[in-house]
Amino acid sequence: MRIVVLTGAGISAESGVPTFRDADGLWEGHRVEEVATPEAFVADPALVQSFYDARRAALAGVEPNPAHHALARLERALGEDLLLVTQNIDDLHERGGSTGVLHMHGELLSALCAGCAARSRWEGPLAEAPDCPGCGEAALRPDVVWFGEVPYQMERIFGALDAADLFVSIGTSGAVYPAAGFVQYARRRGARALELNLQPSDGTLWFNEARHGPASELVPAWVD
Ligand code: BJW
Repeated sequence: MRIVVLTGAGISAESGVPTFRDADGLWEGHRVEEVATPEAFVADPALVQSFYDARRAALAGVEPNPAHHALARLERALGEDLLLVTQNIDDLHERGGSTGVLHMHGELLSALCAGCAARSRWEGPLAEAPDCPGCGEAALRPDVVWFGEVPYQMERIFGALDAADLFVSIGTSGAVYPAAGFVQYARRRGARALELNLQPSDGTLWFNEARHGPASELVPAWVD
């Protein structure tokens, strides 16, 4: 059984990481669509950096929850037959024990050089980072995918969806493409689709089955 699991902000909510589109979704009065764009970064780089610096700092105070741990158990059971794709930029899947996580929207603990595209691990405020270790330019930005940019490793994801028997979507609103379109893509290629989310997502009707409740309960119940 080949499985593709897609996770979103809802899987980390019970760890204390705010989601984007629930009641606590605003950051200092800004919607994510206002701070997660290349245009916002050009217009006000300090504002955008502080959004990511605050989230990077908050990572130290959160822990993976039973949903992250359950997906790590699933990886140990299925090996290469599981592809875990996350839209999240936190590292809670890795800290929960998953090793093959595909971060399609990038990672908080990585900096990207806008000049030469080199990546470097970065844990502190990005404004305090030295110049790019690759080219020496002071052009580091968060290594994340903003609106209008192309998410990472799309070929690998669509390849896995082509071969999948089951697609499982966990803790995502289905509001942001291309991830929101994975369920339709997988269904057209013959996979079954299961939604595990607190409430029906925007794409809930595309799923063969939807279970609604907290990820910390639904995911272990599904895996075990
Ligand atoms: C719980 C829970 C609990 C709570 N247990 N559940 C087609 C149609 C229309 C528009 C477009 C389209 N194609 C592209 C676009 C444009 C755009 C887009 O989608 N716009 C929409 C607003 C319509 N997309 C893009 O620009 C993307 N790029 C692109 O399409 O390039 C072209 C291309 C693609 C592919 C191949 C070739 C070319 C890029 C999108 C980048 C999104 N970036 C962000 C920021 C990343 C960095 C960061 O984190 O700051 O990604 S935006 C933000 O939204 C972040 C998230 O990953 C993403 C999704 O959010 P998510 O995870 O779903 O969170 P929420 O808050 O929305 O939902 C949480 C859910 O959890 C809720 O349902 C809760 O109920 C639930 N929940 N507690 C279980 N305890």
